[in-house]
Amino acid sequence: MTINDVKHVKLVQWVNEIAALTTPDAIVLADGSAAQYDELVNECVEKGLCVRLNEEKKPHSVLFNSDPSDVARVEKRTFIAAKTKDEAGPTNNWIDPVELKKTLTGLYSGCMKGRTMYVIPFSMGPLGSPISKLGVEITDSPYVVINMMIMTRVGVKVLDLLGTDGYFVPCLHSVGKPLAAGETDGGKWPCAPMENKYIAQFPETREIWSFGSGYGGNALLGKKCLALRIASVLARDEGWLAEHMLILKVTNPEGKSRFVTAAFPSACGKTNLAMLIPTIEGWKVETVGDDIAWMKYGADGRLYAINPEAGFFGVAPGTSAKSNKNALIAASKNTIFTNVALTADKDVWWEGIGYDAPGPLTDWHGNEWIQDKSNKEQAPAAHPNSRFTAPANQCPCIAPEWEDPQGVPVSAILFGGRRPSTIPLVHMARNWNHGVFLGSIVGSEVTAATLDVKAGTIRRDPFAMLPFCGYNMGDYFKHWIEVGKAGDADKLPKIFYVNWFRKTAEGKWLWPGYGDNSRVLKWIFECCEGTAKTVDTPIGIMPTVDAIDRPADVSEEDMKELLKVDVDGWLKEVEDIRTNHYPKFGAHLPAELAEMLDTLEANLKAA
Ligand code: GTP
Ligand code: SPV
Ligand code: MN
Repeated sequence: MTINDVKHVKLVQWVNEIAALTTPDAIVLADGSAAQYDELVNECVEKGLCVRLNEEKKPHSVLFNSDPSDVARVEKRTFIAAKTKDEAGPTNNWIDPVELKKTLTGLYSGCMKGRTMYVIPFSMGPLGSPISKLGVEITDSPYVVINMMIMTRVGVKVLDLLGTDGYFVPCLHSVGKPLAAGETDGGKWPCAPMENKYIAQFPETREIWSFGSGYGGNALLGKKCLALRIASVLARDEGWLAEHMLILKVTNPEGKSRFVTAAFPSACGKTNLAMLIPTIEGWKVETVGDDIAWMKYGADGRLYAINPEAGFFGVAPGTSAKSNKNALIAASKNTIFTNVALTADKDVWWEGIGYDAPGPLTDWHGNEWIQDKSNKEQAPAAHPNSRFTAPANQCPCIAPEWEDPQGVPVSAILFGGRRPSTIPLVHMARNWNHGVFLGSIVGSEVTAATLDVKAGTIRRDPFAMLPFCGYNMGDYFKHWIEVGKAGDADKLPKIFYVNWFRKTAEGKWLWPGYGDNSRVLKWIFECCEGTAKTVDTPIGIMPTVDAIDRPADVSEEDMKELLKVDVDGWLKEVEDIRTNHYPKFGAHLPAELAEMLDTLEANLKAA
């Protein structure tokens, strides 16, 4: 099937309009076939844009190195072009949509010269699921096409669902680097300079216009742009939730299963928790999703979650046989690597892979790199935000329900972030609104997943949605409260706040994390069953010190520290929320949350 066979009137019109504006050399339909995937990969290899990996070690896999300026999402260049600045809210960048479209139309003019324009029909969510949404991405990047083929359901089947007039979200993308006659990329990752990069969402018209970046969340428009920024607006209007959350299935030794979703900011452990191998006897964890969850009420009044994606765009560094064996296996074939290091025999390597570099490497810049363990300042061989794109069905612990069009019923929702102090290992909200409060105050040390905020500093990242909420965050808090009101209190998921990232005064991890997080999942499971050992505290419901199975390398003292209510630390937290965080939302802050803050302060002062 080619672009000329497409029968959808509006789609054909839009494609013609964009082609007239961007003037590509050719137009190709992404049909979703394995043959087309291979063809595109071959082209990229021939043009020197990627390296084919060792067929024995990483079958059917490639490595791309991006431009050094194009290694992560760029929040400063991401815009919610709502009708008014107030609708976009205090945490989003805003430009008037008419003005932004004018600027971007100028940039798109002739921008695909010398390139092929690809048209990618895709489904976020299982094909035909009542919760799924269809989109079409136009792009001039073959890297985007092959990544979208792994991350979403792409091709002719989606066109069949669209028919002649079905609704789709139009997603326009260009790397923003036209080629003059005879010019080639010369083996270099094409992108535009920072000041010309725009990742624009138009919530009123549900459109996405992305220009100048080829990287992940900036360019694979089904992911953060559609499945979070635009979907959060749809979810607000239609009464459901579009969240930056993993979905996992946890089964106890008696064989009873529950589903858990968890929102942690970028590079704060979603993929790792979703795929964890429990260190406690008889427990099992399986993966439904590792980054995005859409949750809707089912006919039985429970919240059901689907994973709108079909693959994992996971952080490579730190992924080892010890920390996340399942992710390594998922990414052992048919995988696209971006910005990791290359070994002499064309395998991949990254910091924290679990073994030393096997000889000289080619680092993510393309330069020779020789490991020097005596030099603590040595620049990493793999970029800290280097990633693997792997099909979800290759994950050994993928849950059998992962493509269930009805979704899975959610028992617990977790919030968390990287907090070296104050926030205990786990506590449970007293009720839904208290849980919304906990989501609203999530904070984390900033990671390498975003380019323009200094890594290491702590910032508030409510619901781990700071870079992904498509409207006013205060109204988003209100929406969460409304969703709770629409449900039965006894059928709503219980809400928890977890923190795997406590550190000692010497800067060592206080909690081993990874597989040992199953011990916390067990307590959460028991809370859902009503069998957990709990204690009421000023901040919420907590495990007693003996309620959580202690790993061998955690002393009772450490456990006490992990589960302590740090009254002074929390009072500082309250002060920061009161003076720096909540005032940002002005009249958009729900009264329920201001009350929760007062109650927390009063509880702490009475303690
Ligand atoms: P995005 O894909 O950016 O949304 O990130 P994510 O939340 O899926 O993060 P991921 O699971 O990839 O983890 C990012 C980093 O955190 C990796 O370097 C992990 O090794 C590290 N990490 C994950 N879980 C834990 C944990 O329990 N303890 C500690 N100390 N580090 C962890
Ligand atoms: C994140 O940054 O949260 C990611 C990677 O999951 S990206 O798709 O680039 O947004
Ligand atoms: Mn993410």
